[in-house]
Formats: sequence, C-alpha cells, structure tokens
Amino acid sequence: LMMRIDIITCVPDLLDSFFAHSILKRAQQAGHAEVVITDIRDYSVNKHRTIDDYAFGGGAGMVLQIEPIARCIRALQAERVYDEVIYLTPDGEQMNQKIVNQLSLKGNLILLCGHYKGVDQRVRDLFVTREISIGDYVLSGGELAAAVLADAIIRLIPGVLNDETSALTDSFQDNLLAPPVYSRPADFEGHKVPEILLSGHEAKIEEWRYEQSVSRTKARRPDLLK
Ligand code: 6GU
Repeated sequence: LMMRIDIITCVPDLLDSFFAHSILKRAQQAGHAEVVITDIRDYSVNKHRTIDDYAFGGGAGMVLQIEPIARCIRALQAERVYDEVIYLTPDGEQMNQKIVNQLSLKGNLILLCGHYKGVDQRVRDLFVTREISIGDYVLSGGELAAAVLADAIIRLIPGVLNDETSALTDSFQDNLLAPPVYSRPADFEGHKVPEILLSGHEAKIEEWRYEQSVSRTKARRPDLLK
C-alpha cells in the first residue's frame, strides 16, 4: 500500500522540515507514504512568478489566482489519479478522527493550502472536491492545517505504526479518550502507580483502562458519548 500526498503551497519551506522528521519520515522511507511539496510559484504564468492579485470589488488582502493553481493541479493529475483535492480552509468541514480514518483508506490526495484572503472561488468550484478546517480559529495559512491532516492520515496507514505506537489505543479511535498511562518508578516521592497495573491480571487491567477511558470522557468530553 503506497499513498501519495501532494501538498500545493506558496510557502514550501514551511512544510519541508516537518515532513523530513519522525514517524512521517519513517513512513516515507518504508514506502508506505510519499509526501511531495509543490510550490505554486513554479506554475506562475508570468516572468515575475507572481501568483496573487487584488480582489475584484476591493477590500484588504490578496487572492491566490486561479491560473497557477489550475496549471499545478492539472500537471499533477496528468501523472496519476487523485481520489480527492482537499482545500484547507477555516470555513471547511471540521476535521475529526472519522474523516481522517476515511482519508487514510484513499489512494492519492492533493492538499491545497490557502494564504492571504484565500484562493479564487473558481478554484474551489472547479477543482476542489472537499474542504477541511482543523478547528474554529484562524491561522495565517493552510500549511499548518495540511501538516496536521497529513500527519493524522499517514500514521493510520497499515504498517506505519509499530506495536508501541499503535493507533488502536488512540483517544478518539472509538469515541473515547485514552486512559492514563504510567511508567517507572512505581513510587515517585510517595505518588504511587495504581496497583492494578502492577498486578499482571491482563483482563482486569483492560477493564480498568476501559473504565478510566469512560470516566475521563464523561468528565472532559461528554459530547463524545452522545
Ligand atoms: Cl485549514 N486554514 C487556516 N488558514 N486557518 C485555519 C484552518 C485552515 N483551520 C483552522 N484554522
């Protein structure tokens, strides 16, 4: 299984270092996923390499123009089939684990990052198949949102995580928060690890963890249980 995620951005430097690190690098080295960052400016239609212009009708802020983005998306689509072209935008559908699970089962994805006042509406009308926000706050561009989405997707691809980092015990994977975890020492200045965890009773430990998940979810995120 090999998933390719293309990220289209006008600030590629912002994303390059992120995908060169940690679990995402491992996933790429193992051939489970490939993340390719493309600079919109490389598809500019003029010698000054401009990609944005003033908004028709006036108002503050520049708009990413349709021509460079159209040329970029078409160049990618000429090479392979993409399941979705996702535009990262604060007015999109709010990202959650269910959406991430769905996307992790797809083949190739294009993530388009907005900037300034966003992209020309015609890009959304003609090319974008899905619009996603990472939460109700405004970032200065879609790059961090694209990194968040790509990270959440890639770690779910079969074979990317090992037993220690297994996604099966994540918070949200079953609409429950994860239970508390402990490691050595068993006693830190009198603060002891719950005895059950030292008991070796596997079934009882699982039951305790489940109860902790439920009580933690009731206390912190009752909305998840509805
Ligand atoms: Cl996807 N983009 C921007 N610019 N801000 C956001 C966001 C996306 N999601 C939440 N805030």
